[in-house]
Amino acid sequence: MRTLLLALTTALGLLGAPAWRQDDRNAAQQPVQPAPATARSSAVGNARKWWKEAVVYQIYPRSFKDSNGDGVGDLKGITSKLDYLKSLGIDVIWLNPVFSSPNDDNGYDISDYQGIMKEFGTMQDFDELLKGMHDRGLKLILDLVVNHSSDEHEWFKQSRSSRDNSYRDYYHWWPAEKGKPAARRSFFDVDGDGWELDKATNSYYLHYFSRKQPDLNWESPRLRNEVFSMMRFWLDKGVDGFRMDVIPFISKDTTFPEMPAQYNGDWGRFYANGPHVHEYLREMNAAVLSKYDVMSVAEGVGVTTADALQYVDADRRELDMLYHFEGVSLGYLPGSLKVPDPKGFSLIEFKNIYSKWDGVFADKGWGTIYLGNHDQPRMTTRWGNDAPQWRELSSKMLTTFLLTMRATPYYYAGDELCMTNIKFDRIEDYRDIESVNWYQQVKNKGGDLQAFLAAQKIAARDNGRTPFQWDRTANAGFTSGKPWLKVNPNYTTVNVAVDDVNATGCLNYFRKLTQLRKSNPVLIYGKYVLLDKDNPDVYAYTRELDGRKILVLLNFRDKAASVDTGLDMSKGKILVGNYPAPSGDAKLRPYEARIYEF
Ligand code: TEU
Ligand code: CA
Repeated sequence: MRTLLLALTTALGLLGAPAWRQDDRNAAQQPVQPAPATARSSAVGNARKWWKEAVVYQIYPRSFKDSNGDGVGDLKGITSKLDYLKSLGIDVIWLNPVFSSPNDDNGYDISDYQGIMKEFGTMQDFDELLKGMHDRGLKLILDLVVNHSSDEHEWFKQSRSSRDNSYRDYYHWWPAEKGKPAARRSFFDVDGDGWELDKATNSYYLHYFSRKQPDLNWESPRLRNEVFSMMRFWLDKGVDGFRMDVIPFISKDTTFPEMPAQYNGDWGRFYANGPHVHEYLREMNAAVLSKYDVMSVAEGVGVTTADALQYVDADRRELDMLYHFEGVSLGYLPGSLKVPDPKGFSLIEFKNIYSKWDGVFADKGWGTIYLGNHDQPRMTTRWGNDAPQWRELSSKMLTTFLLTMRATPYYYAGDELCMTNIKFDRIEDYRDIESVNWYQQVKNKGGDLQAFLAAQKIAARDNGRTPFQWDRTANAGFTSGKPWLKVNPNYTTVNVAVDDVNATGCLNYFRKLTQLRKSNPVLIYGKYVLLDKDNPDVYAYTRELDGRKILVLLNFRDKAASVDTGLDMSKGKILVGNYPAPSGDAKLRPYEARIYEF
């Protein structure tokens, strides 16, 4: 198996490394920033903000709840579950794109930024959803996807129609008579080529993602103003902010030079480093964000600890938060199409990454923490253990981590049920353009398709996109029709109906943890200190604020493990544990999580 995987990696290496893989290699060379000795809560840059105190819950609308039996989740479906959402103790809901789209990439290819996707409902449905959330004290953030649009957007239809169309400069065009431009990598294209020749005007257009996702040209002031007024349209409706899709990629050197050697084949890092990205973000902040009490969070692809503060230092007036890829990239073989390292991941490296990122925001900016989202496999499978005897314990242990770090947690719908990867055997079961096109790439290169499919069982995005599991009726109560993506067969036991009435289940554990965080500012603002850092099995840290001290112990292994906190453990009082009877034993049981007050 191991040789198979290694052979696959080597074969796939030829195709170029995906962006998110190499980020951590570069970032790993950055020095670890020391934590300051002073209490952080008093630092000016760390002023209290509602979005620092929030727990964000992410909903993939296509997979949450179908209201009309067409097999696709929709807005009315979400509205029908608002009381459930409120019961979780979360504060902010991030919805993946809900805008008009031909769905080449499930809504990340937008054809009308001010229209609602037909499958998801109408603008009236949207308004009702927003009102229902606000009535319950929940905030809503939308996905801003403005590095690219759909090729079916009116702007692109105009732009491609002739070289002198007034929308021509909304996209990046390269006249074919100049020859082929320097290589740009497409993450989703079957042949990996980010330039597509468009016959109508004999020109290439740029697409970092699929051919149906042409990159917008932010050099155009008119385009920027269109984006800003579109943002105002949603904010004026009352939405509470944006998650910004690949926002570090929006600025390009439009002379399109060869990729400079310094990037060493790392496309994500190169794309994130456009010459005007910070100018554009400051302009966006001045024109839009600063006028509203809203939050903004960048999908920080290609952003390292060295440049993170340039995006989120409040004094720079750009964005509030970003989420990095260093953590979620750990444990994949470098330069591979997300092939898991047969050795697993090193917990010591894991701890180093999250500690290093905590240090970045010691005095300025603010961090985020996540282990799952719509681009990731289920956290329980990837970072815990989805075997039946460990599924709940390991997943609750990870939830403990997410809810006790000094960063805003971004929690992915379904993780509160300890959902797991579906692990499809056949490519025909996948719907995601990434898996489907990578499979074709491997096939075209004569690569090892079985090894690719084996790797996808761990890493594929569709593992995190299977329908939400409401109850044990057909299709987990997600739809009365045929679901767009198969339901995980474990829904008969893993579902809300079962978990809601189980005091010691996953769901009520998550609820307990959101309450704990909310009622203990030390868990939000308190200083983070890593303990026993060379312990290969246990993640241990303290959080301290205004004389209060919390200790968190997390055993990442399926066997008992000991920890040396250097604290007098007899003084600690256990607040929460993921075992039915938390014990104060020196040894942690498999996947045990304990939170102590000192
Ligand atoms: O993801 C950006 C990105 O870099 C992705 O390639 C991501 O890293 C990949 O899914 C990991 O396998 C954003 C969105 O979150 C993603 O869903 C979209 O497909 C992509 O942008 C294009 O809009
Ligand atoms: Ca539907």
